Amino acid sequence: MTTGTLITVAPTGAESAKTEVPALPVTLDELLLTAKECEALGAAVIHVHIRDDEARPTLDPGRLGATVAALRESTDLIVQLSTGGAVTDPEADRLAVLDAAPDMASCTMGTVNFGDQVFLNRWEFVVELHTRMQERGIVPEYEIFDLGHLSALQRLLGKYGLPHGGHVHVDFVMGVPGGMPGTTATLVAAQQMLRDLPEGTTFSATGIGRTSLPVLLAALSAGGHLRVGMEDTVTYAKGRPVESNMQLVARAVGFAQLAQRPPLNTAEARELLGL
Ligand code: KMH
Ligand code: ZN
Repeated sequence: MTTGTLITVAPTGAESAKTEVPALPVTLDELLLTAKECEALGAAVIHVHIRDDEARPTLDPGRLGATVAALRESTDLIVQLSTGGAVTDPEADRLAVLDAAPDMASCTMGTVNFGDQVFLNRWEFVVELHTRMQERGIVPEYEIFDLGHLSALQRLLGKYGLPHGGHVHVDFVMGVPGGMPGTTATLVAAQQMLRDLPEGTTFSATGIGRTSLPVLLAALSAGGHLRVGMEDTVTYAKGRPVESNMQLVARAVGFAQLAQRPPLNTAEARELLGL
């Protein structure tokens, strides 16, 4: 059944440097302003990576806790912390992200080549993330960088049970060099594989870099949801840098409305995700 569109904003990520992308929100104030404006435009979920005083990616527990509290204070957005962090972050620090007690956290379903680097997600680590989230009442978003990650998710749920809230939501992260390509054909193949997951499983999709628009259009037409933001896309159109996360959210909202699948508000999003 086609519903409205869940729009997630991923405003910062761990890969772009502030010096190269000055519009990237890296301070708490910049993040809060972005969050409020994106919520007003139609985003319902914020996928959060934070930075230190030098704008480097960090998983500092104090900062993560303060960020969750400040986002809750200033917005009604569903706060999803990244447990992916940067490719250099140790597993223990990534697991400790859950101590900040977000509404949701990402859980990447396997290792993937990530450009010239490796984004390591060992099976035992994925199991630890999934089961800790179950115990603590945190809803996972399963990050799928490659089609085999969906088989891993099927295995995970079969062995360890459903996530907190009982609803399964995945995010196809497409177009990473080393992962699945950001094409309509691949999105359809990934969607077909959801048949092996619990009934009612929902998906969002995001396309990295120039795959952003094809993935957005394919996801909308396939009944999926959208993730957009400067974590994934820093070029709005050929030769035109993204000016702000709001610009990307506004474009996604416009396409969702054209598709007659308007943005879900935060209450509707909470219901969809089993929060
Ligand atoms: N920064 C990437 C290495 C996530 O947030 O869970 C991993 C990532 C996925 O962004
Ligand atoms: Zn992320």
